[in-house]
Amino acid sequence: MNFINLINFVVQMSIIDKYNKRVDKVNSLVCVGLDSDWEKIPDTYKKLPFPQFEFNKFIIDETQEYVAAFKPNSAFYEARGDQGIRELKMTMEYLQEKYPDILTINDAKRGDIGNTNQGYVDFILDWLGFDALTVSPYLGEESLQPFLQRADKGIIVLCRTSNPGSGEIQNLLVERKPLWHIIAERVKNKWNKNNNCLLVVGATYPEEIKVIRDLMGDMTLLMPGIGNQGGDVELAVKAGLNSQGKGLIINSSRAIIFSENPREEARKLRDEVNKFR
Ligand code: OMP
Repeated sequence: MNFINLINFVVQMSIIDKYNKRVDKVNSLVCVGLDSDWEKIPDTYKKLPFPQFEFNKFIIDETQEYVAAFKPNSAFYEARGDQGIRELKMTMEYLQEKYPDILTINDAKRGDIGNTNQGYVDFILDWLGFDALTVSPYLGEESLQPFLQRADKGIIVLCRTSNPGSGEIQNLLVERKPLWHIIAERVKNKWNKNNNCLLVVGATYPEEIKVIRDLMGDMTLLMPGIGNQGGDVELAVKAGLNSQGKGLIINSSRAIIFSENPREEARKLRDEVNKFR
C-alpha cells in the first residue's frame, strides 16, 4: 500500500469521497482516458527513452486543470510488454506525486476465479497503486471477493457497455429483464456491502442510463462513449446525474489525447458537461 492509499485508508476517505472532492475543486466530471496507443503517439516522443510516459506526462499536465480522473487502459501498455508496464508504473508515480487528489482508474476489465483475481488486486491496486479498476461480473460475487473486500478502492463493474454490439449478451432477457438490469440489481443489493462499487454505463445508451440511475440511487457511474464513439453529451448527462449533480465519471480518450490541443478539448468537454448539470 503506498503513502496516499495509506492516508485514505487511515482517514477512511472512500474513493468516491476522493472523486467528489476533486469534482468540486475543478468543477468537472471529466475523466481523460490515457489510451496512449503506440501507433498514434507523435514521432517526437518515440525518440525518447520512455515514450508513453513522456506523452502521458504531457497530456496530464495539459489537461489536469479540467480533470477529475485519469483512466489508462491497460491494453495499450501491455501491448509493449515490460517496457509498457514500466511506463504505466511511471505514469502512476507521476500522478501520485504531482496530482494525488485526482482519481486514477485502471481500465483492465478483469475477472477470473477468486485466487486469480487476488493476483490482479496485488498488481493493479497495490503494486501499480490505482484507486479503482474495471471488472467483469460474469464469474459472480464469490469470484469477485478479492476486489469487493477492498473497501479502500473502487470496483467498477461492467453493466451496459458503450460498444454497438453490447446488446448481443447484455440485452438477453433473464427473469424478463435484460441481463444488464440484473447485474445492476446484484451490485446494488448484494455486491456493494463496502460501498465501493460503481457501474460502467455507456454514454451511447441514454435510455438505459436513465433506468440505471433510477435503480441505483446516487451511485457513481463510469461513462465512456463520449467523443470518438459518438455519445450525446446532453442526453447522457441529463439521464445520468445523481441527486447531487454529480455521480458521473465521463471519459473521453482519443478525442482528447490525440487532438491538436488536448488542453482545449478537455476544457470544452468540461464546459459542455457543466451546461447540463
Ligand atoms: P475513446 O472511445 O477513445 O473515448 O475510449 C474509450 C475508453 O473507454 C477505452 O479505453 C475503452 O476501453 C473504455 N470503455 C469503453 O469504451 N466502453 C465501455 O463500455 C467501457 C469502457 C471502460 O470500461 O472504460
